[in-house]
Amino acid sequence: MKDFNTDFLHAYFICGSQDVPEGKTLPGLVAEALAAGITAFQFRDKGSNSTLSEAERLPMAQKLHQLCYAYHVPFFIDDDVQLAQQVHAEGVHVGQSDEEIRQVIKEVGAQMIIGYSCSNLTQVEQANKISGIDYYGSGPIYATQSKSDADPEIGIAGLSQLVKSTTRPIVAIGGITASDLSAIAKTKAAGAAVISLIAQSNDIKQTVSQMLTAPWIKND
Ligand code: TZP
Ligand code: MG
Repeated sequence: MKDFNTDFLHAYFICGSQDVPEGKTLPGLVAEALAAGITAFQFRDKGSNSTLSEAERLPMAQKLHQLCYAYHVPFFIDDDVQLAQQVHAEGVHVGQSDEEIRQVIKEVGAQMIIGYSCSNLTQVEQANKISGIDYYGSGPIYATQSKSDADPEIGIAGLSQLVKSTTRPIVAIGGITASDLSAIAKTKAAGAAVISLIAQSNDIKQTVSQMLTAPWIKND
């Protein structure tokens, strides 16, 4: 595994144009989240509710990367290695049904942090055999409104089982609210990744503070 501190997984914000509430813009929302102290950002623009055209996606990714860069926050692209290369993203996140993980590692594993979605024990055990993955995204912990094709909920017990089945850091995802953070941290997950908790927050500063101050334990 690349040698980096996994603290960047503590308060991981994921957002695309489809997740932005009325009256806000994506760059405005990301800027607010960065000012509040998020530790990672993933640009995940997909689905029928995306408001960006193909042509708009690259300049938007560049703009969001610049914002993250100014805060020294790693910038990830979901499921698009080419776009990640074009904007020199710090990382790329790949799902089970996305571009073959081994191919992604071959293409960009030397330069980028590689995240991989693993929702169950079989997927984690398979992924453990592949070298070059830096963290797993696991869930959904609870029901989510933000992903229409989400896998079944795994709950805190399911998360705990996955954390125990790997030496790699796991960031929990899916339906996470502020009151879940301490139970998630107790599983020794490395952090929480959220869309709506931040995107729909009335007080982003407070929400991110809650994420940062959860009792995260190093998974080593
Ligand atoms: N992968 C599994 S659940 C999910 C993704 C991208 C959506 C998480 O969004 P929210 O709003 O934090 O439930
Ligand atoms: Mg994906």
